[in-house]
Amino acid sequence: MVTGSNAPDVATLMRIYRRMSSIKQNDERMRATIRAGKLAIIYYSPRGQEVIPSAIAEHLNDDDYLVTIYRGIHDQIAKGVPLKSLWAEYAGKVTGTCKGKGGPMHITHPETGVMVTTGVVGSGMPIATGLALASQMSGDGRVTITNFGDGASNIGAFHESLNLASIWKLPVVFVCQNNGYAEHTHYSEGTAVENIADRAASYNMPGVTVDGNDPVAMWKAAQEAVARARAGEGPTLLECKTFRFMGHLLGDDSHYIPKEEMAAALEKDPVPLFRQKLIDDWQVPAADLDKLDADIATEIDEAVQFALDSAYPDLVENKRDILAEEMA
Ligand SMILES: Cc1ncc(C[n+]2csc(CCOP(=O)(O)OP(=O)(O)O)c2C)c(N)n1
Ligand SMILES: [Mg+2]
Repeated sequence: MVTGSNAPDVATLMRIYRRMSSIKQNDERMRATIRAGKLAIIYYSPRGQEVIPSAIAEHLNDDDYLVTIYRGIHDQIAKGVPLKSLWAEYAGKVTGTCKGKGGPMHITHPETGVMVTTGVVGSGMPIATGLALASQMSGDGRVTITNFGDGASNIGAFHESLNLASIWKLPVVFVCQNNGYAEHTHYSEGTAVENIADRAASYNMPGVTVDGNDPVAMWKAAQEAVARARAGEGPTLLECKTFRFMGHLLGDDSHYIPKEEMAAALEKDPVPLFRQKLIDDWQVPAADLDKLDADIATEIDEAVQFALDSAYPDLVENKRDILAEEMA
């Protein structure tokens, strides 16, 4: 929900932690389920990037729009896509968000504002710009969040989208989740500027670089960007510095990442760090966090079982949801 103060209270921080824990546990379960041979999918782990959507979600309404990428399950969970239908879609089952016809890379769930998930690098931003234009024209008050990686900011569609969104003062926030790598390529080998946010100057919009692993800093930066969009003042480019712990996709051994760099990142794993901070700085009883974590684990158990028990779509689904009028 939209908030106005400039410091998050403990209830806010607990909600952020809940999302982070849910994303982390869900990711661990997803990897284990694939490795057990129960799911046959390509999987892009968001492990290490939990803070970004968990903090942004505090400033969003259910009907605000979200666009994300193949590495987007953290964004989808934080936006509120129910775990059961999310798992079912990952498993290609008829009970999934897209009746099993989208699969992991194409999660769409308009009920929670998740409008597009795409595997085509950079392609989400023009769509998000269009969604924001629709909101501006209809006056529905929605804000669009579009997530993408550091590599995607080198695609032409990024530059075209920022330009147009700025000229038209569209209610969109461009969220670059800068994890330092695009596939196996280090940031410095593919990107000419030191910070992605520097590119905002070319499009006359605020460009903000924030520690994407710091829940409070993320909460503040997102608050400003979302408020600006909602007030009709136009877009922001929000660069959130983070790291991906599991390589590009499941099975990638991250051999191209220097061992010291990976070790330093793992040392600062944002989820256990924030958990400890809640205990030390906010006097949250460890038992409360244990209970919260355990409740999430149960919710995930139920979602996995639901997905595995659900049926695959009938062949007739091949002809449904394609044209405005159903095919015979
Ligand atoms: C248009 C296009 N070009 C290339 C690819 C292959 N590809 C898939 S992911 C990826 C790297 C993108 O890196 P980044 O934007 O930093 O996102 P991250 O995976 O790090 O979250 C590439 C090149 C693609 N899917 N689409
Ligand atoms: Mg990247």
